[in-house]
Amino acid sequence: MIDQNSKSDEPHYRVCNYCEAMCGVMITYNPNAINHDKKIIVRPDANDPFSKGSMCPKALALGPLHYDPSRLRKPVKKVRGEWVNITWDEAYSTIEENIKSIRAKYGSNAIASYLGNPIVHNLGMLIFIKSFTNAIGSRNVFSATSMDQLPHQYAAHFMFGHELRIPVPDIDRTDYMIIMGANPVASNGSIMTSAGVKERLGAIKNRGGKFIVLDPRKTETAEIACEHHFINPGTDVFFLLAFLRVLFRDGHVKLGRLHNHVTGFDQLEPLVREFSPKKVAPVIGIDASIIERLVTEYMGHQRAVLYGRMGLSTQPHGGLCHWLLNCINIASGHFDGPGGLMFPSPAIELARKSSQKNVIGRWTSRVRHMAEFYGELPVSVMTDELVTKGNEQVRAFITVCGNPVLSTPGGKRLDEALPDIEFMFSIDNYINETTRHADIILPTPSGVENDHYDLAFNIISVSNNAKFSEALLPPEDGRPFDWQVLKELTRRLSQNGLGLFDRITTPRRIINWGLMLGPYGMLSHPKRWFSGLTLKRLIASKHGINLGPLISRIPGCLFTPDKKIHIAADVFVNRLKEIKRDEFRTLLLDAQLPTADEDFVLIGRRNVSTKNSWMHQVRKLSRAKKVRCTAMMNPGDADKLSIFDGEEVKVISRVGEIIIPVEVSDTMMPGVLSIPHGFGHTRAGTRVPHAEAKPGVSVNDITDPQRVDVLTGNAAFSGQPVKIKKLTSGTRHRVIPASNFDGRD
Ligand SMILES: Nc1nc2c(c(=O)[nH]1)N[C@H]1C(S)=C(S)[C@@H](COP(=O)(O)OP(=O)(O)OC[C@H]3O[C@@H](n4cnc5c(=O)[nH]c(N)nc54)[C@H](O)[C@@H]3O)O[C@H]1N2
Ligand SMILES: Nc1nc2c(c(=O)[nH]1)N[C@H]1C(S)=C(S)[C@@H](COP(=O)(O)OP(=O)(O)OC[C@H]3O[C@@H](n4cnc5c(=O)[nH]c(N)nc54)[C@H](O)[C@@H]3O)O[C@H]1N2
Ligand code: SF4
Ligand SMILES: [Mo]
Repeated sequence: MIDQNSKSDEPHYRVCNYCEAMCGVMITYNPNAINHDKKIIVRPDANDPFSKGSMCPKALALGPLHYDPSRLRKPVKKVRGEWVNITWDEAYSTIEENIKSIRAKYGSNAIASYLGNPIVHNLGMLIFIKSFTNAIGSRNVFSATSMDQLPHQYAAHFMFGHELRIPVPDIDRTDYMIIMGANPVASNGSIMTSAGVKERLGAIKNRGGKFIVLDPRKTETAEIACEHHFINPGTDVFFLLAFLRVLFRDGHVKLGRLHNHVTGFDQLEPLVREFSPKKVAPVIGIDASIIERLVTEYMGHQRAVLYGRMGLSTQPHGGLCHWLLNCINIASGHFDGPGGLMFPSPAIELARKSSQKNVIGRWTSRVRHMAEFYGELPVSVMTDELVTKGNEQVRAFITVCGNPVLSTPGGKRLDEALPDIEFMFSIDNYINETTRHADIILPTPSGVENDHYDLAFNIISVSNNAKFSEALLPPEDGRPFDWQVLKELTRRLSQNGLGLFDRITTPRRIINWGLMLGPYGMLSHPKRWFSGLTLKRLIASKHGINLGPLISRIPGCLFTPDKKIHIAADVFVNRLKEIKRDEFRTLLLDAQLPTADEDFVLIGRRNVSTKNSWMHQVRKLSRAKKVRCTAMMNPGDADKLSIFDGEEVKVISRVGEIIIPVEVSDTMMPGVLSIPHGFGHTRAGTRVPHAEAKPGVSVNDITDPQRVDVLTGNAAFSGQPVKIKKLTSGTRHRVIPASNFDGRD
């Protein structure tokens, strides 16, 4: 840690923890600089063995967010509508008193928690969050997982025996990659931790390979791809079924080494037989000949991989999609070998014991009876649990690192429900659109005040690495670390006090023991005694350590009781039978019916310079030209509706409506509308000032919480039907060329 009072010429090396990519950064700290912007200078670390000098603009926010005057430094309490600073002790005691009284009155299930995305990017939070939710003891635990990667985890659980045994594409060695429902050039890669992903994709082309994107929008990734095909939102499952069918039909199936390590494989072929490319083509919007060619090319490459992400997870068939995707890579010999879908070998494993039993469906939600998965209920039912009267109705609400008013489907309803909640507290650094409803907010240190080790993202990284980032600065005013806040709340709220784990552990201790006992650790083998990983040795490496490319891990890494990959778990087979029976027929009919001009299906998008609902206050980032909260629409559709570029329209869904400017773009598939999430910084009482310069609207005011993946309960944002209405009043009728949006701040 650098002494705050002296100018240090020694650069500080750490990892940027804002997204999954794990970019190494080099920080020059100038405490005496007058201008805050000059105090923390962030540059890419060319010597980081994983990121090799790549970095995106978001890392530049490390300094501005640390010095941001709107970031909370002290616990605050709402007193007659005004926020006042209070001591930590008063904050903890008020929380303890209220939560205990609600628990005594209504039971534990009346307390709901929402766990937001940055938890997985924060070491202390990630380690101690489970103890905290256990201490609350409620069935009502929700998180961003169930509007994100739940289908990956679901497939991993049933096929490989643990929710965290998730395979990732070996992007650095593949020669042929089909990317479905992901935009790594903007998102920097997801469930494919791959700093510098643009360069890695470029390298596929440079070595004579090819990568192809299937997406309803010609994205930033599609722009640099060898080929891009529009696909009708929500229909990927049929592409995958046809792909698998052709593999079987043309005798391409080659399990190779995996032959002895799979069960249920024979059941697959009859299940997919009826899905010929010809039959699915009108549904998915891709010609049968293209599907056939893609299969041929994919099979023509020894090192090939089929990869899918958010666009595939957040649709009504998310669970089936990720199951089929694994099945295709397995059936074609592109699994657990170089260039295919592989399991990383992290220095610290999070998947530890067999989880075949007792982790799914132990309880269901009170409303809509949705099943629990590894201790969590689907977030799509969260607001229902708050507003539906009855025994065990939620009376207390907790958010940790989240902004569900903007991020969850139908978020507006949550916004309207929260004023009626009896008690709410949040652990967050901002008064955001959700935490503004809290009674107490507990702030935690900024990014540069925290130690970091990427426990989560090393388990889905495209090569094996380890890096420990020490804090640059101590927390101001002796503010407790995130893990200390969670521990204190656990101690106060647990029925049995602090357990042994919580009493003796700290993030550093966990990482040290995890490293030492892990596969590269000092204690893993007598030969490693003098060279194996320990925390001290890892810190001494400064830039991190590369632990080599991905290696074959089957069967050793499987957690299924018989140590085999389960190809045909009932959950998938039964769901497939259901869609064969009902939905495919309906879809085939629908595909031939003309739709009204104003009917669209909705998809999302991400901006490279912002992260979900936050970072919009960082001027350096939100000034970026591409940060635009617009509804992207194909020029043909705009013509039909006589809509100009920049004209505001009403977008209407079953649950609500928003007014948003249209951005006419030939990158859009006809009939599809793309709106980013995380905007809508217009609610009174939030304190993220600069965000007001580009407030936008929240797409989740119109996303429908009833639309879920039937199998997993994951939110199904993609492909939701909406209607467009021109605003006829004239007064609202503003014409702003899309290219000028960024000029407004
Ligand atoms: N329509 C639509 N909705 C979506 C998505 C979509 O694609 N379309 N994507 C979904 C996905 S994938 C996700 S992950 C969610 C994300 O949505 P959420 O889980 O709600 O997370 P964020 O919007 O990132 O809000 C993060 C909050 O955490 C705070 N924070 C950040 N770092 C820290 C920290 O270190 N400590 C503390 N105490 N607080 C911190 C920030 O200030 C911010 O207030 O949104 C989902 N919503
Ligand atoms: N800059 C930036 N980076 C981020 C984030 C951010 O907010 N900003 N968020 C982070 C988070 S929390 C996550 S989870 C990851 C997500 O990482 P990605 O999955 O790579 O991110 P998205 O940009 O949501 O990509 C989803 C793509 O799916 C497409 N799509 C939508 N519906 C369908 C469909 O039905 N079928 C197909 N084939 N495609 C479809 C969309 O057009 C979009 O291009 O990104 C992370 N990185
Ligand atoms: S891609 Fe950007 S936000 Fe993600 S880790 Fe790298 S620098 Fe940080
Ligand atoms: Mo996410």
